[in-house]
Amino acid sequence: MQSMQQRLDEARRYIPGGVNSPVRAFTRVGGTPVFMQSGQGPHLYDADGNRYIDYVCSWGAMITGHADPHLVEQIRIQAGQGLGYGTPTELETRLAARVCALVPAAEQLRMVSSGTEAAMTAIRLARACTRRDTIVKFSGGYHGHSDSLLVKAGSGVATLGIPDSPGVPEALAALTLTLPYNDAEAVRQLYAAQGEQIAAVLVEPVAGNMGCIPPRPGFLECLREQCSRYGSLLVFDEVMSGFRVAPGGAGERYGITPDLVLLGKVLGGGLPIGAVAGSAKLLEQLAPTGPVYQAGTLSGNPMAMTAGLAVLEQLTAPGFHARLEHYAQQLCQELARLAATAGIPFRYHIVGGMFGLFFTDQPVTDYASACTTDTATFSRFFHTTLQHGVYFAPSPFESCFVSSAHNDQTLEQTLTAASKALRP
Ligand code: KE4
Repeated sequence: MQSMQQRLDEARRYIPGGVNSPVRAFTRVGGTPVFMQSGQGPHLYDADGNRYIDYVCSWGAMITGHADPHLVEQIRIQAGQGLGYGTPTELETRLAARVCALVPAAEQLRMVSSGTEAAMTAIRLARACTRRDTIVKFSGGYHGHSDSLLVKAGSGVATLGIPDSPGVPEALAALTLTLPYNDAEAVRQLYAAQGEQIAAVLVEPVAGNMGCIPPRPGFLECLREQCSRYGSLLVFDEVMSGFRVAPGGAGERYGITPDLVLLGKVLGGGLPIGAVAGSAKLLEQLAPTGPVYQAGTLSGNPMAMTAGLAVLEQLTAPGFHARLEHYAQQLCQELARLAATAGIPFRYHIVGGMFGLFFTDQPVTDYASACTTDTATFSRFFHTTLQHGVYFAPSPFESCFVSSAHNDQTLEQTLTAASKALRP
């Protein structure tokens, strides 16, 4: 039997870093990534048969747990009818109608195959509709890996963006301005100076890529007000928070309706998916009804549509999100008690079925404060709990996720593992 390191070495022969997405490489926590082989409910099983309680949930997608019987059965039936046709199907209409009934901003939507594609499409649509080129994002916000969004703040918050990856043209990066998350005053100042040039603001209404950080009261309201005043589009990136912090996402939870909303992950039940939703007026600017081109071979494929319908059926059940949040509350409150007893600075944030763990005694409200947390202690916590059968997100700058398959037994087992990690 191969060791995990041997599996990684073999993978590295054919795949850069041995992974098809960098966060899986354990770069932030060190050590050798675990090759998983199966999942059932709240558990993952690695290639050696070891069981883990999973709080990554395929980065939030598996909100009803792994191999959910209803979802698997629906996909099995669909697979027997073919995996993809490259034609319109009633499945796409049904899922689009379901999303439009749930998500406040959604009057129409276009399906794509990833969150990256959804963000790319939203930026092109916003630039076309406003005839402006500048976009705004927030430090620590992640919206996929398209060139315009792999950009970091220039010397000052209102100065031109600079590439955050080789291969991103400086001329393109310059069109993306970056502000501190949760800083309404910085938003107001930027808009006062350049509001008429801004096509769109992209924001994770619940930040999930700098740990889990909720919006400060008034922050989303400020974005809505400034975008309305200056004619920019407000784009909520709910690829992670969508269907997870409430059935209608953060838009429902905080009562703010953006102009466009990006969706993914949960929407596909673990299969490749993304979507951009908004008013019919905006969405009908997309080809073939409008001039803004966008396309995708596997967009709206029948397998992902079937999975999405099966998941939305379950997560709209009464009390579904309350149970996820209650589990997260019980878990994080106990983790905080263990950390306090051990004299370890610790804080947490919970929004619906997602949570973030921070080893610090300071408030964490944006990327800069998230960067001051004790990442070495996080790594020790991650590896100790991993050794005791619990799989938290392998980075202090990611969020953790609860599924409806997590239960009292997984809670107890998680806390037992954590008690071995949170010691003086
Ligand atoms: P994808 O292109 O990876 O499907 O979605 C990009 C994306 C867009 N918007 C938000 C808010 C996201 O969180 C993501 C992707 N999330 C990461 C986890 N931080 C996916 C994990 C990975 O990159 O492998």
